[in-house]
Amino acid sequence: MDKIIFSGVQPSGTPSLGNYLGAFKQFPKFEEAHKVYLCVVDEHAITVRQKPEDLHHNTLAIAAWYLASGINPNVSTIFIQSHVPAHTQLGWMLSTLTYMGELERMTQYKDKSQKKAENLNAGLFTYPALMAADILLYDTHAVPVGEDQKQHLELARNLAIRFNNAFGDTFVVPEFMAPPAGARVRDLQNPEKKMSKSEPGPGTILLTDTPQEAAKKIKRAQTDNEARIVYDPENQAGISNLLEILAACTNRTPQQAVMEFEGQQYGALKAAVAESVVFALEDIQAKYKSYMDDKAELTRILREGSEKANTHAEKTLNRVKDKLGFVIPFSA
Ligand code: AQP
Repeated sequence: MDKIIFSGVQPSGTPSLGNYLGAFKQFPKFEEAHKVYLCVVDEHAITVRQKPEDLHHNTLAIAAWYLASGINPNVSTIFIQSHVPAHTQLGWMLSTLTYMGELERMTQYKDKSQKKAENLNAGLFTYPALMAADILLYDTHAVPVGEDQKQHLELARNLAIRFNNAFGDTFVVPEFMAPPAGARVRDLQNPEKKMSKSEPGPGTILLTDTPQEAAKKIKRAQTDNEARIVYDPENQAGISNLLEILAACTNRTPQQAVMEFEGQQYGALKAAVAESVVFALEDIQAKYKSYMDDKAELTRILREGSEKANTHAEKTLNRVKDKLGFVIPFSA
């Protein structure tokens, strides 16, 4: 059987370069040897208040970015989370196996709850149980995500093991899969924090930025006074972030990318980063536009995707219900 890959992106804003390098760019290469499920996780996005018209646009846009990144919809399954009811159903079941202490330890919850104190809702707290359901429904073997999602994936693994131990073998236990570079792209103005789509600022490159805007943000990126180009994220976070971006755009490791800059100044590194980012953006932006301009084709792809996803997810959900002792719905 083909190994199964699952990943999701929230329609909580315009995706950033971090989302592209840490997630979107990774997916097409799996198509050859794996079965790939890619989800637009709209139910996660509403854990932070969204304007309905923005959520609607961003949901279709994330699907278009998946396609623009090179995913072939005839091979892979692209779908919207809320089109597959099994996600929230399994999410509920898994939440009954999740300890409060586990959820309280989640750094993303701690961060977001500090920033969003006015809308500190229960969904933001229980989000990782729903994310575990997203993954486990598809018998997923590996989840390619950025570093920020590693802790949530660890919980998904623990829940799969806990359920299997309590009720018998049911779930595949998924593995975390980090990209070789770009697993944690940092904000260009504040390299202590990750580049984030829901809080865009002068240090965030958005996938819709023009080449000029992206190049300007890179030119103004925060560096340091060391005057040496080395890959040392602890002590030279800004420079290391630029190397990380360059490496991810050019399919190398940061250690390989740094070699071409021996004895050079920061300006040379910034120019190379800008060139590689602009090259990547120009390519995917043209494809993104063609999908957004053809909504009939986009919705056809998403409808077919949800049919395939529902078929797989329903099977897993019935397996879980049976193990829990639920009465499986009677067929006519
Ligand atoms: N800065 C980043 N570097 C590398 N990968 C990243 N990802 C997010 N930020 C970076 C990866 O992108 C995928 C989709 O992320 P998400 O939509 O679940 O959102 P998130 O992880 O919560 O990060 P964002 O984009 O900053 O969204 P908001 O601002 O809404 O929280 C995941 O694979 C993630 O690892």
